Order: sequence, then C-alpha cells, then structure tokens
Amino acid sequence: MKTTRRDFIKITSMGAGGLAIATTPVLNWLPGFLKEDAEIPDDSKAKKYPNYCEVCFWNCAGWVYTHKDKNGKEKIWKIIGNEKDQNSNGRFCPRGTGGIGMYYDNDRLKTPLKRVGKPGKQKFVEISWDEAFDIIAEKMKQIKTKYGSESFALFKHGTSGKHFATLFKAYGSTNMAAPAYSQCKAPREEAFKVTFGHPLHSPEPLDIRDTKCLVLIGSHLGENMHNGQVQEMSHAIENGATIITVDPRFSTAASKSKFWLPVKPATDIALLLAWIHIIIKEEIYDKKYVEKNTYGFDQLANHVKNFTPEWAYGITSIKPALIRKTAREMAAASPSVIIHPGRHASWYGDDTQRVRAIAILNALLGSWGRRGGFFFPEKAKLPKYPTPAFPKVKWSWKDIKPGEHPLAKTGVTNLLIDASHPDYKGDTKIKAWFVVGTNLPVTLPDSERTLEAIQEQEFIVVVDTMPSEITGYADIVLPEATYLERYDDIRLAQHREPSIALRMPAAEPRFNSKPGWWMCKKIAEKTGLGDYFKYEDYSEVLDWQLKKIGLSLDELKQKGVIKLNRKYNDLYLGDYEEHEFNTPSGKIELFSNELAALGFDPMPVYKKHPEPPEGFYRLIYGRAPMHTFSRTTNNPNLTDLMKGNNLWVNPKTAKEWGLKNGQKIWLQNHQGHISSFSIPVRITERIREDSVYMVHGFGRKDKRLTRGYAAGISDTEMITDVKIDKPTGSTGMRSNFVTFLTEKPEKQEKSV
Ligand SMILES: Nc1nc2c(c(=O)[nH]1)N[C@H]1C(S)=C(S)[C@@H](COP(=O)(O)OP(=O)(O)OC[C@H]3O[C@@H](n4cnc5c(=O)[nH]c(N)nc54)[C@H](O)[C@@H]3O)O[C@H]1N2
Ligand SMILES: Nc1nc2c(c(=O)[nH]1)N[C@H]1C(S)=C(S)[C@@H](COP(=O)(O)OP(=O)(O)OC[C@H]3O[C@@H](n4cnc5c(=O)[nH]c(N)nc54)[C@H](O)[C@@H]3O)O[C@H]1N2
Ligand code: SF4
Ligand SMILES: [Mo]
Repeated sequence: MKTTRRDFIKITSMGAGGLAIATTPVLNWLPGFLKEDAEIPDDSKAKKYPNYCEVCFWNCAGWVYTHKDKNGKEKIWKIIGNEKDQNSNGRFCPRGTGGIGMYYDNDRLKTPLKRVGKPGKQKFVEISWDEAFDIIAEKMKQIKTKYGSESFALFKHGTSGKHFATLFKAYGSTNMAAPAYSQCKAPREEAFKVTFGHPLHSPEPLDIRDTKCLVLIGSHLGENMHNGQVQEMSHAIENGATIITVDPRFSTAASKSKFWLPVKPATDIALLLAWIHIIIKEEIYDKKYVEKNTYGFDQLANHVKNFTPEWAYGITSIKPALIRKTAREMAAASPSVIIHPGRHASWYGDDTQRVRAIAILNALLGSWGRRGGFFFPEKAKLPKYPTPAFPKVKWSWKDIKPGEHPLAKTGVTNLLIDASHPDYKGDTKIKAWFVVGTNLPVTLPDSERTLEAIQEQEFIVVVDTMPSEITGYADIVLPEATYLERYDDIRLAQHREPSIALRMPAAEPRFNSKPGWWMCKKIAEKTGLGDYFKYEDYSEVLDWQLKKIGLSLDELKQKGVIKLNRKYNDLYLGDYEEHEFNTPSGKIELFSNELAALGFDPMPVYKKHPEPPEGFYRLIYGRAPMHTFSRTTNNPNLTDLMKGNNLWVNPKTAKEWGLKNGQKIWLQNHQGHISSFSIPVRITERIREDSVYMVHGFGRKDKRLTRGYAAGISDTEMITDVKIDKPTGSTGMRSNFVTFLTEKPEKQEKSV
C-alpha cells in the first residue's frame, strides 16, 4: 500500500501551445481525444468561447473550442481551463474536461414532454414549447387561486436555478430549497457562522497553497475533485506540508498523508475534543491570538478537562500516542494550519457540533485570517438588473415547523418535503413542485417518503438536461440546453481576488432544448409577470450589468475572466489588528451563548451513535474523481472511465462471507430495504472491518439512460434511517447499516 508523496494527482503541467495536458495518474485516465492537440483539424480555425463549468459547483472558468466538421458544421470540440481563473488556474479536472459529453449525449431530453399515464409510469407525449407553457401558466394560476402561490415550491441546484428563483419570487413564493444546503454544507456554514461570524461559502477560503499542516476529517480531496483545492494540496505536499487524514477508509488523500487515523465512524467529535484537550493542556495553542480574539476560553478549558486521548481511544480506536503526536504536529505548524471544515457535512445528525469542534480547533491554533490558514476572500458585485418589487409572501418554509431548525438560513429541503407529504396536517401545505437541476429521489435520503410526497402533488414540472428519476414523476418535462449552449448569470465567485467570469453559448442548443432564462421569460409572459423579465436575450442583462461597472459584454467575451481589485480588507489579519467578528460577543465564540439560548450545547459534546447490528456494516459513501453525483453517470466520456460503482469490503469481512473480488451481490439495509440492482465486490484493506463503502450517484433507474441504467447500486436506496441535525435541519445519512445478499433476492426496491 506504499505510495510516494510525489505522485499525488497533480493537475499541473502545461503542454505545448499553452493547453493543459495531463501528465498525472488521474488525468491520464482521460480518453485520448480529450487531451491530444493532434486531434484539432486546424487550431487556427478553431473558435473559442468563454464558459464556466457546470459539471460540479466549483464552476471553473474555461474556453470552449469549436471547429467545423467534414460537412462544414460548427461543433464543440473541447473545453480547457482559463489561465486567469483562480478556481482552476487554467486546468480542468477529468469531469470538467469530459463535460462536453453532456452536450454530445444522445440520451438527452430533446423536446418538452407531457405525462399521459399515471405518475411514476413513464408515459409521455412530445408537445410544443407553447403548449407546455400554456399548461404551466394555467396551473400556476389555479394553484394561486386555490391555495395561494406559496403552495408552489421550487427545488433547485445549479446556475440556471437563479432564473427560476426570480420567477418564483415574482409569482409570490419563497418556498425554495437546494439539496446543496440541507444534504450538504448547512452544518458547516452555520457552525462557522456561530463561531467566526461568517459562513465559508464556495470556493472555501482555505489557504492550502501556503499551509504547513492540512488536517482532513473525512474530506477526501483527490476523490472529491474540487479543482483549486486539489491543486493547492498537491502544491503544499511538494512544499513539505504535513497532511493528516482522519477517515475510516484509506482514501487517496490518506495515501498521501504523513498520518492516517482510521477513525471508527461516527466518533470524530471524541477525537476532536481530545485534540482540543491536548492543545489546551500542553499550552500549545496560539496564546496571543486566543487572548485577543476569542470568547469563552475558560469554559472551553474546563469543558475538555477530562477528554483525554485515553478517553478518546476507547471511542475512536485511535491510539493515544497518535492523538498526542498529531495534536503537536498541528500546533507546531500554527497558525499556518488548516483543520479542513469539510463540505458534505451532513453525516450523523450532530453535524453542526462536529463542525463547531473543527472551527474551535482552528481558532485555538490561530488559523482564521492567517497565511496558510483561512484567508479573507472577496467577491465581485454587479448591480441588479431592474425588476418591479416582488410581492410579499404570506408564509415561507420557516413557518412549516416554526423554530424547528433555528440556524437554517436558506430553505430546508426536508421541511418542504414534510409540508408536501400526505401526513402533513398544517395550513402551510405544498401542493405543486417546480424542480430545476436536482434529482430529488436520488439526492434526498428516504426516497420512499420523497415519492409519497410526490404522489400528493397536484402538479410537477421538471427542468433537466437528461431523463432521470425525477423527470419520471413530472407532469411536464422541460429540456434545458446544457451550459455549453446558453447564457447564464455572470459568475462572481469569491477568492483571493474578486473576479467575474462569463458563460456564453458555444453552439446552438441541440434538439429542441432551450436555456432556463428563456423558459422563465416565456412562463412569466403567460402569467402576467413579464415585467420581471424585460429583455429579449439574456446577453442584454449581462451587457447592462457590465456597462454599469465600466466593462462590456464584448470585453468579457474576449477575456472570459476579469480580475477586479480588492476593495475591503487584506487577505490576512495584521498581528496587532483589532478585528470585530460578526458574532454577538464580537469575538470568535469558543463558547456560544447563542446556541445555549436556543437549547443546544454551547460547546461540542460527544454522544454515542448506534452501532451496526451483528452481520451488518456501516454504509459510507463518497466521490470518484471522474464523476459528479448522478449528473455524470450517463456521460459518454466519463462512463468510459468508470461505468458503475463497486462495494469496498475488508478482506476479513469478505472471508467471513466467502465473498470473491468482482462477485456481484445485493444489499439489504437494517430497515429491510433491498437494493434494486447488484454491485461488484472490491476486496481491499483500505476500509475498516465495520464499514463498507461505495461511490454515490450510480444504480440509475431510468431505462432511457443507456449507459447509466442499472450500473451498480444507488447508495440512496440504502439510506432510509435519517438523523436530522436539529440546528440546521440537514439530514445525517451515515447511520445506515447493510448486509450482503449473495443470491438474487425475490423482492427488490421498486424501479422508477
Ligand atoms: N445518498 C447520497 N445523497 C446525496 C449525496 C451523497 O453523497 N449520497 N450528496 C449530497 C450532496 S453533497 C449534494 S451537493 C447533493 C447534490 O444533488 P443534486 O443537486 O440533485 O445533484 P445531481 O445528482 O447532480 O442532480 C442534478 C440533476 O441536474 C441535471 N442537470 C445537469 N446539468 C443541468 C443543467 O444545466 N440544467 C438543468 N436544469 N439540469 C441539469 C442532471 O441531469 C441531474 O438530473 O446531493 C446530496 N445527496
Ligand atoms: N469528483 C467529485 N468531486 C466532488 C463532487 C463529486 O460529485 N465528484 N461533489 C462535490 C460536493 S457537492 C461535495 S459536498 C464534496 C464532498 O466531498 P467531501 O466534503 O470531501 O465529502 P465527505 O462526504 O465529507 O467525505 C467523504 C469521505 O468521508 C469518509 N467518512 C465516512 N464516514 C466517516 C466518519 O465517520 N468520519 C470520518 N472522519 N470520515 C468518514 C469516507 O470514507 C470518504 O472518504 O465533493 C465535491 N467534489
Ligand atoms: S472541479 Fe472539475 S467538474 Fe468541477 S467545475 Fe472545475 S472542472 Fe468542472
Ligand atoms: Mo455537496
């Protein structure tokens, strides 16, 4: 299992002609046509258009090249990074490079569809855009009259979701939510907000490039391919930074780490408390910084007094000597140390508290606002294109269960599901859904409940680029043009320097697909809301905004990315600078009165979680470098690299069960749910005996996905036991246990 630190997946070297060429293991997996210059018929004749990637929400900016094929037809040829872009530094990850497969996928949704069968049965007829909009406008009016506009909910993910958010605000509903909050980073955002007064947003302002010590708690960078972070981590490793990885699985990051702590799943808080204990007890925290900037140190010191490494050993299975050693290693690097805050933080239901412990550890080591720790990012601002004022709403998602998740700042998906469900008796009932770019049955845990909520709806519209589990339940399906074929809002990503990046079409939309902004405008016009979308083409909005700040669309088309000057502050805190934190005490809150007042622990406490029953294993999941969730599992380029997932099983467990490498098995979870499909076993020392692991996004159920259908298992099917993180409402999804079925079971989960 020995690997060298140098062969980490670098996305580094630049090839001839300034084009990014892969030299490294991950990128070398790319099929030749994606990386070879020789494939360009004539580079000088190729046209290039700026865009930012939508294969994941790192949104790297790049250039889309087109060229004329034999018949003289302009075709998209490739996409590469824009060198001025801080998210990508001019280099795309395998998924971004393979993103053009989204454009070329012939399984794409091609034209608007109308359901003619029962919900759940895939019987659709093709209709015109005009007919689709007539039906939608009519239903929007009906729902408004019958129940009030608030009863129409919007679920969204991705850039085009913003256009639909405007449509919904104009219509009179703020009931909108994204799984990228409640199934992802809500606990992290709110824990950092409580502690430092600021959520982290995206890309996270981590100064990994200059860090001396990076601690990854579950964050599986290298498989989680967040581009800039992977590059900076590679850079830090080359500069001799210490990497400490805490993961029950020997992840790619663990293989590049000086220390791997194969923690028992669900016990991280105990490890974090023991680290805090050591750092305070040995007085190796950043004393000046803590004194000047923090609130509640004495309470914290008292709180962790008994959380010794010996105490944590019994819980986490990590040896006391290793806990001490790694704590000292972090302190030695202080303040250039990062305890990575993670991103997909919805694990066990006590997630806000786990991330609070991470935030507190960073505070003790003085890394917030310090070189090699967390920098202060800046984001560009553009004036808002004028619209009439939005109508006042009578109620919002916050009124569904008032005060239930007091830290949640944006819509909580599962609250909207609750209010959509037949067992919901409140006045704030959801009766119709608009779903844009999110595959809810695969993305939300407890899909049975999601499906029950779906059946209860009077009307569902889905806007997607691909047929998917969710489109199967729509009354109307609207095919969106891919990011390569449309305008969208200007990207204003925060970073070391503020910048703006353009997305513009590099080709005509294929088939009869259309951009999201156009759909919103047309629906608005048919519902009397046309004044909110006063433009013929979205490029007019962009040009108007750019001219207001002294630039123009033409200039941005030439450059793709424009960096602006920082306006507000420095990247780091000055040594003696007085800094007012945006918290009730104005300091970094080690002890939180805010949490205490809401009835939550003011400082993190370890609580025991259920263990797998005999013969069951904890199901954990993560990412593969060449796929993003379920959005790429039919992509012709990326399925060439990885077609389905497999199940990581420890050799000891495999032996007990007589499992062989590659053998196909089915899974059953502790609540009796049986997987729809089978999954090949991968026997490996890289996973603890008490757990099994798979990559999320596979096991697709829509037969129209010719490559993704039935390739592997969907982890979501096995995630029925959901532990809600009370402060934020996010759904902990790792408290599910599975056992193996070696024969094809008679009864399996329903297909879509
Ligand atoms: N079991 C399980 N559940 C999870 C996770 C997990 O690891 N395991 N991860 C969680 C996390 S971290 C997140 S962020 C969420 C993400 O969950 P989602 O936001 O639902 O992401 P995807 O699964 O990629 O689904 C996106 C849908 O958008 C469509 N799409 C792609 N491009 C476009 C476009 O340009 N326009 C439109 N309209 N549609 C488009 C795709 O075809 C796909 O159907 O899932 C969460 N849920
Ligand atoms: N290639 C690729 N990259 C992506 C994405 C993608 O779909 N594909 N999605 C992006 C998105 S939206 C997100 S949110 C991020 C998610 O990426 P991260 O934030 O890095 O993901 P996590 O789900 O927190 O971490 C998964 C890791 O946690 C480990 N783990 C499981 N249980 C435990 C535990 O109890 N304790 C500890 N310490 N570790 C545990 C797993 O073994 C796995 O290695 O990835 C982003 N990057
Ligand atoms: S990290 Fe990769 S997939 Fe994500 S936006 Fe960047 S290039 Fe695209
Ligand atoms: Mo996420």
